[in-house]
Order: sequence, then structure tokens, then C-alpha cells
Amino acid sequence: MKLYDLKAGLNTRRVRIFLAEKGVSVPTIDVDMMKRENASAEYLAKNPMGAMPLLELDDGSFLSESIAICRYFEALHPEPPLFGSGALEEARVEMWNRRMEHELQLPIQDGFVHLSPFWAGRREQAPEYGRQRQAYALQRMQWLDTELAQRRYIAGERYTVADITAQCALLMGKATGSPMPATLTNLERWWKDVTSRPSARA
Ligand SMILES: N[C@@H](CCC(=O)N[C@@H](CS)C(=O)NCC(=O)O)C(=O)O
Repeated sequence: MKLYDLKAGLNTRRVRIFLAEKGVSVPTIDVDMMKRENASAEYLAKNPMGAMPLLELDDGSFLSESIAICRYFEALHPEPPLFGSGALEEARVEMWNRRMEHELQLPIQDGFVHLSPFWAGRREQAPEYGRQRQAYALQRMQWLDTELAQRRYIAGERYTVADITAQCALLMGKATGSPMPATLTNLERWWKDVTSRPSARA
């Protein structure tokens, strides 16, 4: 098995943290996006989306999409249950993971893509849309702060994939113009908690 990785990527980090939480080690291959290795014919033959993470299985087949890769490892290594355990908790974790993708990750990513000089010439940019998305991300951080007044982690009392999604999104936000305001004390308490886990350095 091999994991095609991008050290600075948000989705790739989600998979690395997930694997660290599971105590699973998978050899990685760093793909150099600056050299457009992910746009090469060789890479596109492996993943036509041209994105990382990408898991190469021992039978030579490939699996992409960060959450699909995480689900694969959850099935192989059920402990600790990062997608929840039992009908209701699994559904709650799914609900919160989707919310963290749609309400935090995507607006933060959109702010970065539409406003950062890094993406100029690489992606079509709509700065006004980027500003709207950054404002939306901030509003959603404020909402999440009120949610975290009620429980330790995003989906309940245990750490799950929803926390991984949120912490990776917020880490990107800090680096790309959507920082967490220090006044959000519940979010800050949660942030210190999740980033003190050894997996946060994966
Ligand atoms: N939905 C995909 C998104 C994958 C994705 O966008 N990966 C980024 C790195 S985190 C990437 O490969 N970007 C390369 C590019 O945009 O050229 C997933 O969750 O895995």
C-alpha cells in the first residue's frame, strides 16, 4: 500500500491525522504540486481528478477522496471508532463531518483560492466571492463556538473524524486569511485540546 501525499494539503492532512489516531503507518510518496506532478499523464492515469490524497492498494488499484480513504481504514481498523459506533452516533458523526466540510472547510478554501496570489494564474479568481466566503467562515466559527459550549468535541464527548475535518480546516484558515478569533473561548478550548494530541503533528 502507498499513500500519495501533499504535506501542506488540507485533505491529505485529514488522512494523515486519521491514520495516526488509528496507529496505522502507510508509506507515503510526496507529490510535488509546484512541479505539477499531479497534472502529469502518469499521475492522472492513477487519479483522473489530479488530487491528493490517493491510496494505491497492493492489487494495483487506487482509492481517492480523503473520507473514502478514511472509511477504508476505519473498516480495516475499527478501534478507536472515529466514525462513531452504533446507528445514532454514526449518523451524528456523519452529520457533523458534513457540516464541518460544508460550513468551515469549503468557505475557508474558497477564501484562499479566490483571494490569494498563490492561486492567481492557477485558478480563476473572483475576489468578491472570496471575501463573502471568508465572512461566512467567520460567522460559522462563531456558531461553532456556541455549539462547543455544550460538549467537549464536535460530534459529542469523543474525538472523531468531524474534529479532524474541523481542525484541518481551521489550520488552513489561520494560514490563509480566515483565522479563528481569540474571543471564541469554547472554540479556543477545543482547539488546544485537539492540537495537543500527538496526531496533530502527522
Ligand atoms: N475531495 C478531495 C479533494 C482533494 C484535494 O483537493 N486535494 C488537494 C490537496 S489537499 C490537491 O490535491 N490539490 C491539487 C490541485 O488543486 O492541483 C478529497 O477530499 O480528497
